[in-house]
Amino acid sequence: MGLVNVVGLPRYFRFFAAGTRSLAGPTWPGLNSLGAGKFMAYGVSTAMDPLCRRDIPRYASGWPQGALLKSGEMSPMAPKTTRFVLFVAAFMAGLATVFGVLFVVTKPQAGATAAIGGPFQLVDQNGRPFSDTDVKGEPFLVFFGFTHCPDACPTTLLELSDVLDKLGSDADKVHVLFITVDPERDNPSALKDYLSAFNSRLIGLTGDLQTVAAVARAYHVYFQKVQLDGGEYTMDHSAIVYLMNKDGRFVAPFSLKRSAQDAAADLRQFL
Ligand SMILES: [Cu+2]
Repeated sequence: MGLVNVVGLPRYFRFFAAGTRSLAGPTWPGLNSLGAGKFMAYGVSTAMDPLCRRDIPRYASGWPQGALLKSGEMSPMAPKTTRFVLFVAAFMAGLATVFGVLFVVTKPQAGATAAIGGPFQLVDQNGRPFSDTDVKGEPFLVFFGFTHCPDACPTTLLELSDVLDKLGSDADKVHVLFITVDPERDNPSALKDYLSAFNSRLIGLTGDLQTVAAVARAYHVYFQKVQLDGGEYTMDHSAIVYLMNKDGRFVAPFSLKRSAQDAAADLRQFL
């Protein structure tokens, strides 16, 4: 009886595909630690929806196909199909358990945000040492990127420049740090050249690879060198702007998906 095989099996696959997609949850680059618990909880709950309420009942109501089986001989496909359902169900239950455990383990605790950021000692675009003590007592934004970036970095730096413009004289009381994840190419003078296209208050920071990597780690920033054809390379990196308060503690990702005016008003609250 080929009907169960032909009609039924693609349905499991559809269900299975939908389930895994939901489990993966929304992707936000670099968010593996930043509020990951929240997103995992979201991933699990959306995955459970199709599992518990929608797909299974819909599948069950499709069982009249089983009636066809009853009228004929036993299909050799039926036990196999059942085993497949059980296997998928067990697999989904396993995934849900794993994500549930991860959620408990990574659930943000009160004060856990302090784990983002910390002391650093880098060099600015003028070749002068620049450390966390230089931003002490004032809120600051931190963004990691690199000067050869084709899109995310220039866009973000333009938006941050607009925010600084909108801050007016208050721009003196905040710092916007652009920390390179490509210190191999981004020495102070490369940073200086690059930043000349943006608001002059932007502070470009670099250091040796080890130092930069340690700062990136402290901010839970992902970056990775990617080789291109012809010996060139580019950098993969997370593109979150971190809002840090005047105590140097992480507040939240700073959204640029709003007008520069609104973003500036938001930033003013932390002065
Ligand atoms: Cu970039």
